[in-house]
Amino acid sequence: MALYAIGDLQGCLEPLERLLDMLAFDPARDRAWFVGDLVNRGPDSLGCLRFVKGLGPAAVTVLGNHDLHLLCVAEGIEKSRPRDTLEAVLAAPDRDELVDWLRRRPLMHVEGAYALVHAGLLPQWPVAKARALAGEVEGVLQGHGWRRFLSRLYGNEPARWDDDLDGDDRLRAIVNAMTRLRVCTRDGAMDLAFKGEPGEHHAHRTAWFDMPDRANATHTIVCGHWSALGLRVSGKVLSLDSGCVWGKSLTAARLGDRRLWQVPCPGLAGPEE
Ligand SMILES: [Mn+2]
Repeated sequence: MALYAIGDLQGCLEPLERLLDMLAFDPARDRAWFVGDLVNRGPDSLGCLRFVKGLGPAAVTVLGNHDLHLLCVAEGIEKSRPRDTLEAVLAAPDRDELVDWLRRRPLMHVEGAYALVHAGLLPQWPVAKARALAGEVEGVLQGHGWRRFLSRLYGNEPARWDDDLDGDDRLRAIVNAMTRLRVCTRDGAMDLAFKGEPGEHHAHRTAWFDMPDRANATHTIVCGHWSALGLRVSGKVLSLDSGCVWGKSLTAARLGDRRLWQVPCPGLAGPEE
């Protein structure tokens, strides 16, 4: 049995198939963690959803910002954006089943010494606390109030976590950290406008995983989302978005020995977002 973590797919099914072939991945024996953003921008979001869903218990995938966007568009809460490639999902005969499956995915997954989350964690959250906070969001997304919650999901505020936050503000802060975070201000607030490379960010901005005294450094955090950062394997972070959908590569890391595999993704290119 091997456990692999795989970077952001964003609709790139064909590179995923090549990567799994390279691994000789067998869902009866092996497991795969996906960092989220299964859909959007790439050519086959529908294929990616059906494939990962079809892996059943062999796969764990956490929700990413594009996955949440798909839920919002499918429910008529948000309009499609010009560069969205979600039409085939929205028109599919199994659309409702796929949307229902997607909204029941976790926001964070913790297992042994590893934690899987799409974007990042705030420095003041120990892993057990972050997992409990993810559970608050999952409870709402999987309950009767999920459409109402999605309608109040968007926005960059509150940027600063406070244990006393409640209601939609509390849930939005948790979702923003776990699905959109790249950098924090020196005092730990989220700067969600920044999308560039670590070296180019403002002197007063720090990558979330480089924040001092990060309370979740007890675990190796497996994540994606930051394609401009690219593949980063350091002591306690495996950041796996190597820009598949932007014509770069799709990455798998075997947890345990951290062996890496990559497949090139030529033919897919566009401005990064
Ligand atoms: Mn993302």
